[in-house]
Amino acid sequence: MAENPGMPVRPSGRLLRAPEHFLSPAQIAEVTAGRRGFLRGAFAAALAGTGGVAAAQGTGDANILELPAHTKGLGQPVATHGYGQPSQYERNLQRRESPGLTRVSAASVSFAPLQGMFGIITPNGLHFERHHQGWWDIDPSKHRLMINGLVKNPLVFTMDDLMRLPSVSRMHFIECGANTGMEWGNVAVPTVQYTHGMLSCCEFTGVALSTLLDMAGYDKKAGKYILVEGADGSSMTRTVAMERALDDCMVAYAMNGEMLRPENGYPLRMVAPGIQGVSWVKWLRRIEVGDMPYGTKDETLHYVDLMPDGLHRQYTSIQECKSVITSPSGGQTLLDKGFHNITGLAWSGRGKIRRVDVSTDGGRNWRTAKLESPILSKCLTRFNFGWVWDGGPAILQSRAIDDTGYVQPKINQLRAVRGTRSIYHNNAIQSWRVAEGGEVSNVQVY
Ligand SMILES: Nc1nc2c(c(=O)[nH]1)N[C@H]1C(S)=C(S)[C@@H](COP(=O)(O)O)O[C@H]1N2
Ligand SMILES: [Mo]
Repeated sequence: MAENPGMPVRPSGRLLRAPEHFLSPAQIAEVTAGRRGFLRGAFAAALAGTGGVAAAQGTGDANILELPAHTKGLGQPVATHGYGQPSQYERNLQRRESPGLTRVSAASVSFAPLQGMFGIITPNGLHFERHHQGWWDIDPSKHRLMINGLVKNPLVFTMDDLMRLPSVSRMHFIECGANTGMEWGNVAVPTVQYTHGMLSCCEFTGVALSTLLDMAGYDKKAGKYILVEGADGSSMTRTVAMERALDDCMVAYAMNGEMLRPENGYPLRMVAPGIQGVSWVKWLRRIEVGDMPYGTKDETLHYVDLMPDGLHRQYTSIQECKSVITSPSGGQTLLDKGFHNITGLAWSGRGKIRRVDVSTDGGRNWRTAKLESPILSKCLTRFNFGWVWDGGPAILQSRAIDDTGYVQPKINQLRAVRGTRSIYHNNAIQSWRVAEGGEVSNVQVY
């Protein structure tokens, strides 16, 4: 069964360890310097009433009393570059690579800067990237999608053909199965960008896979699986159970209102809601209908979970319920005691988020956070939680519960079942330690 998490396969004998030192001190400094100076004095003080309030601080403030050039002069004409760019003051918000994560190539993963993002939608320029063999900007007029295998009418579509078909738009998260993988071993990863940044969420537009499979006349009896194949050199091929393919999978050409970006699979990618990122095959060129799981290299050598008994779990495709506090998070500093908005993201590959609890004392006490709308199935959900920091040490955690009733586990609960030698599918509760000086760092609480 394609989705059976308990199915053991033979151990490959290969053991990937988390590197001892994930980032050099210089790299950590680069990541944490120039971070948002969030909740600087005035706001926090106004809310918590600790010392001078905002109005009093305004007295004699040159930023108020002296009219700046932008108030007196003529601004710039419409942007000449035609495609808008962020403010120059937001230049630090970038996807970043993390040295040491993979040995495949220097630039095979870039992480989304979750600590500086708002709401639930990932801007296209900040969507994480994972390439097994680099990315391409493919000419859409030459790109084809073939549907073959156990079908009555094998079909080949051009992009123009696909874009004439009935289209659907839906919001979903995509998470690499290896997201948070470093935490199995240690807490060397300093920021939420690196612990959880192989995660993004977009509105995808494309054609429902069920539409295409119906057009091809797939074999309703024998056709139990599909194989999705990419056009890049990585031979990226993944099995998806027919049930799921017909349920909510789609072939997408657009994200967040514009055509896909080349690094995210332009002109066509698989969208497999709730399933780990590797099955969201980019530069999608072929879908084959078959009667059994294909057992490709990315389903036997990679993307299997090494268990304590030395066996591998295979086809653990679904991204289980998970959450993380994105601010305050590792590498940031609380600049003042008083009110702070704890905010983060929750998601589940099985449906909607029902509840998120937040603890500020390392899991002894939990209180329910406020979920922002919309709350959609297999989509990120934003939570907020008001907290008054007394200036002392604290440990911040979030714990998500999805609409199946599943509760996000603690790291030691996960390790008790899965051991410590896994890479994939770490959905444990994340802990951020706040030191007396306000510095926030990555810790594990058992
Ligand atoms: N053709 C192809 N599809 C691919 C990959 C790839 O290397 N080649 N990488 C996969 C992996 S492992 C992930 S996590 C997601 C990442 O999608 P993104 O780069 O759009 O974030 O794409 C998947 N689809
Ligand atoms: Mo991935």
